[in-house]
Amino acid sequence: MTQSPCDNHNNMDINKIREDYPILQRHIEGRPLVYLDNAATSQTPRSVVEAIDQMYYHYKANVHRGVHTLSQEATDMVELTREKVRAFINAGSVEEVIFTRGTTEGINLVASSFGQMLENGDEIIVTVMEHHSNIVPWQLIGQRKRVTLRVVPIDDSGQVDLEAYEDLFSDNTRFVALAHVSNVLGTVNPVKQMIAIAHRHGVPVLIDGAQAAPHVKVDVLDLDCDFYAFSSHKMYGPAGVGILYGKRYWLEKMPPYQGGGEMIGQVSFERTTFADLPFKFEAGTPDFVDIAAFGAAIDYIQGLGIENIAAHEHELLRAAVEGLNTIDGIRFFGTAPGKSGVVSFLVGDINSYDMGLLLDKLGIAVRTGHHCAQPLMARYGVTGMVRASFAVYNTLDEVAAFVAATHRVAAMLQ
Ligand code: C6P
Repeated sequence: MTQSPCDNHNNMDINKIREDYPILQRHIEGRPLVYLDNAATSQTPRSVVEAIDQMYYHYKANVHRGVHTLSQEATDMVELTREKVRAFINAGSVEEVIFTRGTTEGINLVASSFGQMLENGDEIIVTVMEHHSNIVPWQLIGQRKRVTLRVVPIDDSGQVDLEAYEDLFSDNTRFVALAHVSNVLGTVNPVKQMIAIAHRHGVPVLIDGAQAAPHVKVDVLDLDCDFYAFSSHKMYGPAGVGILYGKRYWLEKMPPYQGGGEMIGQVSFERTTFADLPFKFEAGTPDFVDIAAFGAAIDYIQGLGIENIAAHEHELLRAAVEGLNTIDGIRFFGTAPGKSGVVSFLVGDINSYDMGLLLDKLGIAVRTGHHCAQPLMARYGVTGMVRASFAVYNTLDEVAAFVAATHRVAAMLQ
């Protein structure tokens, strides 16, 4: 792929960056792969894969359990990642950074644990744009207790209605759970403002940061969120690792999520005491290899600069929308100002799967269907959408190829 002037943001050389991703050299159906499914999972650069190799070849040992050198070294690497995460999100202390398997597990941890402190009749506020990961865990509490979800509406551009949000608070509101960035619409929600509103009502807030952490500077102290969950695999890191940030106040108050090794203080058959934070919430052997490698992914993002990554992705988004806009019958979902690098659309009554399958034949990988956000699909009166989502290694040439392919497929299927 050639490089356009705009593929060079603040000295980021995108072609050089691409060399770190062998997968981007693949061909699909005889055409160069154009990978635009980054909101589902991003690709992984050599530095991260090498960090995994290093762990397996030289440092593999269980962590926090051994006095021997290997165990100490592996433990140091895991704890180094915890400190890197702390700095990345500007958390006050490493005790507030919990390793999970991903955003989903982080939200389930809070729903399950905080959920034990809820009573019949309590209410939880979510938005209509939430991923199923930030809906279903809250509904599962409802199987044990009569807890109701109250839903913040959005306008057609995909922005939350802040007045309606504030109106949803009642004496029964106990929790707010919000996406920072929508995985479908790309809307960057005014979470700082929404957290402040919730706190005025004395209600804690969890932010689902799965789609924000790879693209937006996250500062949990500035946001003043009570919990913040995200996944490594969308941040150029390995799969199977996630982070849950929680304010110490809540983490100390909440009961453990799972029981097992390393989360205990003292165990007898009569009674168990629990370990200090963060280990109270980290039962069992963690995915220490991938946690160590996630540290390399954070270094990678910090090295490029998240603002540079975002600027480049915004440029790709602008080009994509401009190019797609001339397709007859195209309908975009999510047009909020300042949205992140995600474009979701439908053309006429073409089924999103049909379009995705034909785009794949042309080498273009996009996501189709409901994007794990069925209530949002219902809000727009559709069952699915086509979604292209960008990462730092995508180029304007790739966007041009995607736009041309979509024009072609639309003409074939209309
Ligand atoms: N969204 C997408 O294609 P996990 O699977 O735990 O890493 O992340 C879940 C999740 C939670 N919240 C949001 C806003 C998300 O976008 C996701 C994952 C992917 O949109 C896969 S469904």
